Amino acid sequence: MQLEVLGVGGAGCRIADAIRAAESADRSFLTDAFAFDTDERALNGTVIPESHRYQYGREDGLEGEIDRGFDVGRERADELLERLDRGAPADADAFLVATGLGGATGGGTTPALVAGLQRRYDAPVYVLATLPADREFDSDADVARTGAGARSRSPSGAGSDAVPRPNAATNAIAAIERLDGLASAIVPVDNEAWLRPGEGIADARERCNRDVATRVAAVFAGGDSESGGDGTGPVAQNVVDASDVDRIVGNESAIVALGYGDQAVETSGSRFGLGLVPTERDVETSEAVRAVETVVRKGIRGKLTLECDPETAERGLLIVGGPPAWLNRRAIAEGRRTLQSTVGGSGVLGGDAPRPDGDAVFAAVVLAGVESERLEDLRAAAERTD
Ligand SMILES: Nc1nc2c(ncn2[C@@H]2O[C@H](COP(=O)(O)OP(=O)(O)O)[C@@H](O)[C@H]2O)c(=O)[nH]1
Ligand SMILES: [Mg+2]
Repeated sequence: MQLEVLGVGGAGCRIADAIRAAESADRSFLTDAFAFDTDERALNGTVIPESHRYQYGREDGLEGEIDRGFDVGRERADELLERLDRGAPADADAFLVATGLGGATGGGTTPALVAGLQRRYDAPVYVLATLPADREFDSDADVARTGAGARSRSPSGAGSDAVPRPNAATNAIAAIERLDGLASAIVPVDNEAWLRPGEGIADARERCNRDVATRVAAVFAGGDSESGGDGTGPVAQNVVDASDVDRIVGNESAIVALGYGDQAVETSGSRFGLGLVPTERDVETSEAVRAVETVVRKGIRGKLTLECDPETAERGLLIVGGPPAWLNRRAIAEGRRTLQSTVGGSGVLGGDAPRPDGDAVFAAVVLAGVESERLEDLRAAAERTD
């Protein structure tokens, strides 16, 4: 499927960057990627082409105040939406607005931007939003100032990350509440769960953004064979398309968690012959079955973008990918049954994603309609600071 990515604010633009990087390493699944920020320095730190970057408003006028962010968002959303015409937004099967909640720019602009996208286009509008880590609220802790050494390294655009954010929980909850009913679905990425002990956002963000981008690419690049280059590659037996994703995540602002698991596999020789030699290397069936089982288990039970009990999900999607010879049909069907018994409903879809050049078997899992204590914790933290 074709996804249009809009990054807003510091985190959002960096995540949009990472998604673009994941695309070039894999296959084409993006119509365009745009970067919108009030902070020109941060914006210039992205690798999104200048034609698709846009500075608006004045960050130093926001001072981390989300209500001022909402005002700026309302005032400027149309202007941002007009920038999309530099690309091909009408070709998108879905929009993904990437944003970091906790500051004022991303969280402030995203609701108005999402509302505008919903008005202008028929395609669903998903929001991928980071949730702030607890250590950011603590104005005394040194680590809140981005962690060991981050300040002195100060990569471009890190300036505004180097301050504690006492309002982060309040800002994040205010933005989530506005998005409820506007976004087709919300994919929170909980920084708390992704930071290691003692680490600050600036230390971890590159790793975290890359991991998030891998999940996004695995879900949205799916098994789409049309976007897979010259069209001579193997075709997925069961293609996951935009309408499958749409059916699983819904259009009622469901909270969605993404899981992922992979395992490197032996592929020596599979690159020779450029498709003339069958990619069916001799892979032991039992070995292939085990690899699929392993990645499916990791995808469901491993770390999720938002910590939650997978059993609370209402619907689920499973994509298993990798070199074709490793994609054991029986094991993939079994993986789908495992997901089905986990979410306990009938709303489970699955597909495969052949990657002739891949060197790993992977599973991407979408859990839609999950319940998460983390959001409750942030709500409680927001009430304490109000
Ligand atoms: N995962 C991730 N989170 C980030 C990154 N940068 C900032 N954050 C988080 O996003 C929140 C908002 O930061 P930022 O995007 O810089 O604020 P804004 O520019 O005002 O929207 C912070 O409180 C952090 O929790 C990043 O690159 N990756
Ligand atoms: Mg910023």
